[in-house]
Amino acid sequence: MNKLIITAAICGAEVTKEQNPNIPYTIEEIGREAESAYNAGASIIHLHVREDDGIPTQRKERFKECFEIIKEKCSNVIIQPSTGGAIGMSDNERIQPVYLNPELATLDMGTMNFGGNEIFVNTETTIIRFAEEMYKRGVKPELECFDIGMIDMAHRLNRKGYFKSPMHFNFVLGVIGGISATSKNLNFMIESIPKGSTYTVCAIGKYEFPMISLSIALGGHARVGFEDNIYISKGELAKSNGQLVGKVAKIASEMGREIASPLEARKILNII
Ligand code: KMH
Ligand code: ZN
Repeated sequence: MNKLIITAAICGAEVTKEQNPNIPYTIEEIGREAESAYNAGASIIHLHVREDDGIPTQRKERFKECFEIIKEKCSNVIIQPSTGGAIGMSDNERIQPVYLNPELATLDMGTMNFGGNEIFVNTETTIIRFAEEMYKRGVKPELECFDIGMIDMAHRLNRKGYFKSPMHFNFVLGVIGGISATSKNLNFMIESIPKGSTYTVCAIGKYEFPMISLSIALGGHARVGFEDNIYISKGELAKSNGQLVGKVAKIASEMGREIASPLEARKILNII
C-alpha cells in the first residue's frame, strides 16, 4: 500500500484555550505545535492563524510570520493554509494566504449550516475565484468536502476545466450540518471521487480516530489535530498536536502502513 500522509490541523478557527489550554494563538505557540506534529510524523501542516488574543485572522502578514517560524522549525514540511478562515469572513479576507504562494491550500466546496446555527458560505462564484487564483500561482487546492454534494461540485468544476486532475480531496465527517461520521458515508465518499484522485480523512471529536483508522486501512490519508479534536482519549485533553499525530503514527504502524516524509507526500500529491 502507498505510504500514509499525515496532516496536522494544529489550530483551527473555532477551538479556544478555554477548551484546551494547549491551543496555539501566538506565533511562538504556532511554531511549537507545528514542530511537535512534524516530529511525530506529520508531513503537512494545515494552518489557521490567530491574533495573540486568539481572534482568528486571515491577515497575510500574520500567515507570513507563521510560515517563517514553521519553516525554521520543520525544515521541509508542506504548509497548507486555510482559505475557509472563520465563519463570517469575506472572500477578500479568506483568500489572503494564497498570495504567499503556498504549495497547497484548502478550497471549501459548498455552502452549509456549520455547527448548527451558523452558515459557512461557499458559492460557486467564490469557489471558482479561489481556484483560479490558486492555479495561477501554482497552489494545489485540497478540496474540502463536508457532504456528498460537494463532491458533485468538484466533478462539475473539473468537467468545466476549473479543476485540474488528479484532484486531491479532504473528507470532513461529523460537522453538525454536514455528513455524519459513519463507515457507510466514508465509503460512499471514497467511491464517489474519480479514479486517480487522492484523499485524506478527518472527523470531529470522538469520531476522529475511528474514521482515520478506516482511511488508513483503505489506502487513504489522515488528518488529525486540535482543529478537529482536542482529546487524546475519552475525557483526557491532548497535550499537543504531536501527541495526536503520534497516536495516528502508532495506529498506522500497527496496521503495517509506513508514514510518508514531506518529500514523499509531495510526490503522492503531484506537487513536485
Ligand atoms: N473554520 C471553518 C469555518 C478550511 O480550513 O478550509 C472552515 C474550515 C475549512 O476550517
Ligand atoms: Zn481548517
